[in-house]
Amino acid sequence: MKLYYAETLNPRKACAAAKYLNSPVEFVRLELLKGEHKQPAYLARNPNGKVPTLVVSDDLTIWEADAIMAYLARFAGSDLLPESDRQVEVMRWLSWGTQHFTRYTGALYFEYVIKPWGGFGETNPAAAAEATKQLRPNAAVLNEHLASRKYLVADRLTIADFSVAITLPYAKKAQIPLGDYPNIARWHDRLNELPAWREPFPHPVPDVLAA
Ligand SMILES: N[C@@H](CCC(=O)N[C@@H](CS)C(=O)NCC(=O)O)C(=O)O
Repeated sequence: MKLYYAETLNPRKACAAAKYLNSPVEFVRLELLKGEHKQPAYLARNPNGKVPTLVVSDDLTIWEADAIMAYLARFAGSDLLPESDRQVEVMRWLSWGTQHFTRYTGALYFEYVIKPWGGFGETNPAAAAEATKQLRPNAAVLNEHLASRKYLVADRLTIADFSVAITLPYAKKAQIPLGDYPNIARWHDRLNELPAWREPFPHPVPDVLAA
């Protein structure tokens, strides 16, 4: 299997899962700023022209980081993707995370990390303020859920944790107000105990993209 990645947010999920699961993947690094993800051979695999992409075989290519994590967990027979109702709970958090949490923390990551990295213009303070405002009620929901739990689902680590927490390694740089949500911060501290979470990428990360 080949896992195409760059040292950015969504590939970070797939790389963390692959490293955690010790998946038999060959990591293939793409230079986004050189447009390597827009080349015809890559677009034939992932028509979105984005990373990550997991090429399993000639017949099976998976894009979308959450789906790649799910595939790798199934491949490993790991309860990182649990069975039965727990799996539905995982899906709930994957959906919630995308729509209600990373939507806003990701906007902050874009303003404070991706813009300087890519030379995509100055940080827009109004956009950052609006993202922070929209984030707060959702962060409160997550903070409350984690008040009495170690992890999001059934107190076991799952791909939902990797997915929902994906912006948090960048909290300081991206000015995500983690200090206002102590249960989220404690949960993320717990994830940080995992080497695969702290250092998911197989190659050194350029300072400008480092967590
Ligand atoms: N929904 C996709 C998003 C993938 C995505 O947006 N990847 C970014 C890097 S974090 C990318 O490839 N950006 C390059 C571009 O859009 O040109 C996923 O979860 O995998």
